[in-house]
Amino acid sequence: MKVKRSRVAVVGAPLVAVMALLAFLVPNVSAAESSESVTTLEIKMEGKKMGFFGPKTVHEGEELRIVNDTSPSMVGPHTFSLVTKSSLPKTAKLRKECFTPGRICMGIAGWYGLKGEESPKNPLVKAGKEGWDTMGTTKKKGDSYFFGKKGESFEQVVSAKAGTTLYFMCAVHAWMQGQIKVLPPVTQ
Ligand SMILES: [Cu+2]
Repeated sequence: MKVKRSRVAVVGAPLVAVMALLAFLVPNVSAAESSESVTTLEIKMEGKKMGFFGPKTVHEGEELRIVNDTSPSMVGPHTFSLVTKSSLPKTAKLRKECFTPGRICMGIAGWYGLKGEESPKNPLVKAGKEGWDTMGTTKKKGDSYFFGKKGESFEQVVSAKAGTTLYFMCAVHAWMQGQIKVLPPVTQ
């Protein structure tokens, strides 16, 4: 009898603790889920190819995160810069000469207020609405983030309207280019 009662007491106590823990955790779980909609693009090497890797779609209103998995001491810094489709340097010649006056890499440096290949003081260039929405040109600012450290990540909301395709490139490595299609917002 005595033994049984003490066992009940032992089993009972953790159960109360678990209930209390659940009551504490449950409201936070739903909050965490709603901010969980983050799409991540990685800057990394795959084999010998360095580039942006990740999904080809993102939802309007979702967070788009870019993570730099490469080492700046090995490959230099990167930018994730939204540029118009026609601004992407498509030929090897254009990519090679990208950092010359009138070309898009130099243009992106200009968005940062730079005249050459220095590092910007502020890594973020904001254009248009808050978040990722504006693709720039050699003359017009677009949204951009400069990655100067390994493991660095940056995220902000996708404020471009559904149906838009966002084109992007790295101003340091002109062959690093990509695109992501904006889908309608996720309804809950
Ligand atoms: Cu790069």
